Amino acid sequence: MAVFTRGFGGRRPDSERPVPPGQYLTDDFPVLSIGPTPNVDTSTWQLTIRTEEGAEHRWDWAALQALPAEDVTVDIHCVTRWSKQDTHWRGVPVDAFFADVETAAEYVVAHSFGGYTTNLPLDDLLDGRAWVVTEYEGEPLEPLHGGPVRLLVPHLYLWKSAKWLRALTLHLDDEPGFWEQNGYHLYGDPWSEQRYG
Ligand SMILES: Nc1nc2c(c(=O)[nH]1)N[C@H]1C(S)=C(S)[C@@H](COP(=O)(O)O)O[C@H]1N2
Ligand SMILES: [Mo]
Repeated sequence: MAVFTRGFGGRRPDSERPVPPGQYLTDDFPVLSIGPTPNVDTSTWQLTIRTEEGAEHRWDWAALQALPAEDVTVDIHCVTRWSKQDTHWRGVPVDAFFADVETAAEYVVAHSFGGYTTNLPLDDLLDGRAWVVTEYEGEPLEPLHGGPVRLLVPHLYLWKSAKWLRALTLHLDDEPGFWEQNGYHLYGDPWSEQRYG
């Protein structure tokens, strides 16, 4: 029986899967943070969704654990040109959080502990394309990589995957987040190299 070991080097050298233009593959997991790693405790952590009307929906750690989590294997792409294939995460599809949210808004700003923000169309968070993740490669997500809870939106450049997630706010207009205000693209599709706005 052939055993395919992951996690020791990770990358399949013979991978036929393309990477987005201008990206190279790495087996490392670089850390990119604009500030210090905030100390986020699961005993006080909460995720808030606030609608454009001001209605708030909240989940604490226990409520998060009660939602159906799934294992996901995805490729991730940082605008600084590294990509990583076959990364394994465990998390709850963002759809689950929006099940009871009534909104006419089409845009979201993700807010992190520490003040980071990033904007996305709501549709890009739904239909099983984005997750609220708590595990990476079978372990609790490390603080450096956004633990205990980060957003994972693998089809967009990784700056959209807010670490230390604390809130998603809904907006009628697309409101640029931190990097988007500093010249990065409003949307950030790696396959069409939407690096800068
Ligand atoms: N809160 C927060 N989230 C963030 C960032 C950040 O600085 N703060 N950096 C973004 C960028 S630019 C990238 S490439 C990824 C990096 O995630 P990593 O440090 O786990 O590799 O996180 C994104 N999410
Ligand atoms: Mo990045």
